[in-house]
This record gives sequence, structure tokens and C-alpha cells, in this order.
Amino acid sequence: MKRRTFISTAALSGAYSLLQNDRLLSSIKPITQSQEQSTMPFTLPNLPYPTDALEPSIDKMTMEIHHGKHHAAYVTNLNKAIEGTEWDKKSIEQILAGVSKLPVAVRNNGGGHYNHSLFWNWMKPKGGGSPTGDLASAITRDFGSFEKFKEQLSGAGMNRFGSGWAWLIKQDGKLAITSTPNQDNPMMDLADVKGVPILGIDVWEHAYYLKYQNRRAEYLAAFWNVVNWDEVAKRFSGK
Ligand code: MN3
Repeated sequence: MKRRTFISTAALSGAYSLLQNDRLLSSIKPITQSQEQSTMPFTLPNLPYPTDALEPSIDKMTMEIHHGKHHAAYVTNLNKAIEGTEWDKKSIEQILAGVSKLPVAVRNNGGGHYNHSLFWNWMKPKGGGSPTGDLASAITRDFGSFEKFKEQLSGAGMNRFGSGWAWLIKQDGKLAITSTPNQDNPMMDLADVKGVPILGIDVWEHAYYLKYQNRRAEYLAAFWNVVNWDEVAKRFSGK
């Protein structure tokens, strides 16, 4: 009896999380603009600004290596890991939503490609300041104030031991903060805390070490000067 109860509960929660994944997926804006780009072979997107455009907050050499070497390698290795499998017609969003069933190379490189594709757009030259409109209201509603929100997201970045990301996510219209190790992200079916990524900060050492060395807190403080709030607001609204 006990065993049967356990099995049916497990089956139910499996079905429930599948449903949750589908709902999550349908609310996510794709990172690619066209259908042709949305399946493998995935390609390295161009940076939306020159590599020196985020100086002095993020230095030129870091941007060159981060985009031209690290992100490029994630793309190459993701294509290698997907080629010849049944996943070669799936979008990156679908791949990440089912990543627990795939080899770890897909989790690492698919996450790497997806996270960085978003990350470049979450920054812009002469960015920073504060959000406006619905996003600003939601931040005040869910965190108390913009200052408290910044403290919490920076704190998530500081407390991530080793490599990973700090995230602002949307869960059923509500905002929350979480962090993930390595190149995981909150859209992955294996994430502890799931949601739609609205803003993410890369806290891998490769994102800041050339300029800030071990001073992750200084990098996080500088990040706020380059945030592209228009892009964050667009992802928040889902449009
Ligand atoms: Mn990175």
C-alpha cells in the first residue's frame, strides 16, 4: 500500500513538472530572431556593440576573450554534442528544458551558449540607472525597493561559490532571485529554482579576472553601470 502510494505520487509529480516545463517554455522569448537560426548548427551571435564599448566597467580584452573565445567554444562544442542526435531539430530553449536527459556536454555548452547570448544584450554602453514602468513597480513590490533588489542580486553573485550565475527570474508574474552553478540556468528541467531569466550576471572568473582579479564585489558593483534596462523590461513583459 505504502509503495503504491509512493509510486502514484512520484508519477503525479513527474507529470506535474512536465506540465510546469511546458508552461515555462511557452512563456520564454527565443534568443534567436529567425527560424533558420533557432536549431543547430548554432552560431555565435555578434556582440551588439564594440568590444571596448563597456569600458571602463568591463574592459575590452575581457570582452574580446569572453565573446570571441569562451562563447565561441560553447557554440562549437554544443554543435558537436547535438550533431547526429534526435535533438538536432530542437530549439536551444527546448534542449535546455529537457537537458536532464542529455549528455553533460549539452548541459554545459548549451547553457553556455544560451546564457551568454542573453548576457551580451543585458549590457549596453551608457547603460545603468534604474528601470521604469511595470518592471520598476514589480521590483518594488517583490523586493521592497530597487536598492534592496540590487543588494540581493549582487549578494547571490557573491555567494555563488566558484563559477556560475546570479539570476533575476519571473515565476508566474512574480520576481525572484536565484543562482546556478557552472552554465546551468533556471529554464533547465534540473534547476532547483525554475523560472524565466529576466536578468543574469556571469560570475565566472573569466567575466572579470583580467580587470578585477579576485575582487568580484567590484565587478558586481561595476555591472550595475552597464545594465540594459530596456532589454530586461522586454524580457519581463515577454514581448
Ligand atoms: Mn561567461
